[in-house]
Amino acid sequence: MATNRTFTMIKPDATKDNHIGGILGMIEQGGFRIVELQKVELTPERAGEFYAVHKERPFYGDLVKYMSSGPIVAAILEKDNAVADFRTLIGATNPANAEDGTIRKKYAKSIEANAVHGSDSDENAEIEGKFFFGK
Ligand code: RTP
Ligand code: MG
Repeated sequence: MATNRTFTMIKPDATKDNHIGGILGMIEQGGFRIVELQKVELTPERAGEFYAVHKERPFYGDLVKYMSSGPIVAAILEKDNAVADFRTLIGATNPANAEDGTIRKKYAKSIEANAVHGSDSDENAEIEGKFFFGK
């Protein structure tokens, strides 16, 4: 499997609760290399643009408000099979369904405040990485 990249964010609840180090530790322990890293606060406009694919979903307004409620940590990660392996490491969207040993099992509070984002395809990983790091 070729080495490739995915994109992640540590979401506002996890950042606020001092879990940046714990989550980055799980990411490195999971075999990912942190290629780019940035702590930043999204405006509602930027959060809305990032999650534009969910514009028609009932949770979109709440999601935009939540994702712009405090600082997030954005990162580009490298590993063989990065996108799929990272989705496995973070676990299910709803922490009630997340497997033991996953980041969301350990740190997520709810289906919305679920601690981390992970890209869902190679194409989106590239788009999302560029959204923050511009290259
Ligand atoms: P993400 O994109 O953040 O990695 O999460 P995901 O693929 O597991 O889930 P997705 O369906 O893409 O949803 C994006 C984010 O929206 C929030 N959400 N809230 N209230 C709800 O029912 C609901 N459903 C989703 C979560 O923060 C989810 O991660
Ligand atoms: Mg998603």
